[in-house]
Amino acid sequence: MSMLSFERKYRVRGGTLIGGDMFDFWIGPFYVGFFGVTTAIFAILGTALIFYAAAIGPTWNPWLISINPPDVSYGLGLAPLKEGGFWQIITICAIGAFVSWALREVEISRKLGMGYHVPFAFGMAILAYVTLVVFRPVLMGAWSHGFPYGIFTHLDWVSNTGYAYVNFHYNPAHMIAVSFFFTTCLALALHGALILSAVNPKKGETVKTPEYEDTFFRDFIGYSVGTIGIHRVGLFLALNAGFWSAVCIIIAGPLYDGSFPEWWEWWRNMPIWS
Ligand code: UQ2
Repeated sequence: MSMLSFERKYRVRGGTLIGGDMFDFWIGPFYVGFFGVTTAIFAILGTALIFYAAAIGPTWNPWLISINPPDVSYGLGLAPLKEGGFWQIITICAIGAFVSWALREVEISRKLGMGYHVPFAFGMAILAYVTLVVFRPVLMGAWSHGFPYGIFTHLDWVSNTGYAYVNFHYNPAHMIAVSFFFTTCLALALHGALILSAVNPKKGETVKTPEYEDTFFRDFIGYSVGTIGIHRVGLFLALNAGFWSAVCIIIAGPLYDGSFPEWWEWWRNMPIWS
């Protein structure tokens, strides 16, 4: 089926969550919807504020521009614009744009009668971001714990936050998250390579069927997870990478403020070792 005739089939009315028919239209290839409008508003406003805050800052060097959260003395209150207020409004715009984008995915899924797997997956990335700039700062009692919006300054924040717990790599949830990130790479590399090996043959050779893909892995490791299975595994791995990232930064501070190397003493001190 050509793309254009398929588009005519799926460009149907309905499936909207808010706004009924009012925003139920397309601009060129793009579905708009109520959340397309709110995405645009939040994204344009947030970007404009980033440029404005940068303009009144000390540098136009893109590496060094930084829009910083308020000082700890402001606690969970609102700060003046130049004292972290820009960071607070930009954070609201970012969350507004990300959540709008996810809800636009939901509306498109509903229109097509599909599952909500895509918005759910994006939701995990949103959760990880909101955990850093809202949940953890709220649990710590000050917006100052959010990370600064700058290329090098956010790296400094990661380094400083890591050293505040002596060695962040000993954070058990961080270990789990990193392992999921690596395993996600392994799974996608295997999957991408396997698909290309089967369906992108040399000129004059035929495309191979999924049986070949299964057989490759049965020959290789005695097991094939299957063509749907690999996508379940991939989604599982990627969602867990985001989820455990959120867990690892929530436990660092709100639930535990010691050193992570020392946290493992309970293990080293278990009576069975002696
Ligand atoms: C597979 C299969 C695919 C795949 C891949 C596998 C035909 C096209 C990559 C192999 C994957 C396995 C054995 C699981 C890997 C698990 C982890 C945790 C990395 O069997 O079915 O479909 O793409």
